[in-house]
Amino acid sequence: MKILVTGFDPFGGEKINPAIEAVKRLPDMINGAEVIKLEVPTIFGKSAAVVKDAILKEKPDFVLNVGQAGGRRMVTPERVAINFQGGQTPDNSGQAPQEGPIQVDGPAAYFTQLPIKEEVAVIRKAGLPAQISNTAGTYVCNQLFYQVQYLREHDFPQLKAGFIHIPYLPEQVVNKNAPSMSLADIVKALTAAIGAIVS
Ligand code: PCA
Repeated sequence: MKILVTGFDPFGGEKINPAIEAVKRLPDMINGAEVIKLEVPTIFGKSAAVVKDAILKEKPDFVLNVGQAGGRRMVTPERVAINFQGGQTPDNSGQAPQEGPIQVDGPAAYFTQLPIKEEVAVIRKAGLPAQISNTAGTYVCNQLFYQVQYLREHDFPQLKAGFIHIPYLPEQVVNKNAPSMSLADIVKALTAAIGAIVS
């Protein structure tokens, strides 16, 4: 069993992204599954191309993409990817997204194949706050989540894929009125969630 876990690089003026910091610190094996870690750029289109290359190379059983959701208090497994992109913040190539569908011939939305209820349950059991989220937004994270689902539908029907959004780190909010979670706790939560995904 193999799981590809990706984390985004810093974006939107932040110096750090908890997603890649936490992904880098995950164990190499969780519940008998090999964990492949990959940094992805916060760039529309490019992030999905990088993940597609990794899927072709590693042939994982599962893909879990992890992203920062500044302002959230909890670790939030995502239920659904929508066929829409938009937003004001330029990505790391300097482009704000063209508003509209991600795939003109794609469905309005895809549900994740990952066991999000179990993920939430094991994170809570580890003593950390978690909740299912019903929107991954319309920015690069949702686009990557949608594109992996589209790829799965067309080329990798055996793949099970999904997304987890995580809060800011404490050092990102020293001058913001926003919630945060320590890196150690985020790593603990993701490790628990991955344990549920691969078992
Ligand atoms: N979060 C952004 C993109 C990269 C990241 O970590 C998002 O939620 O779309």
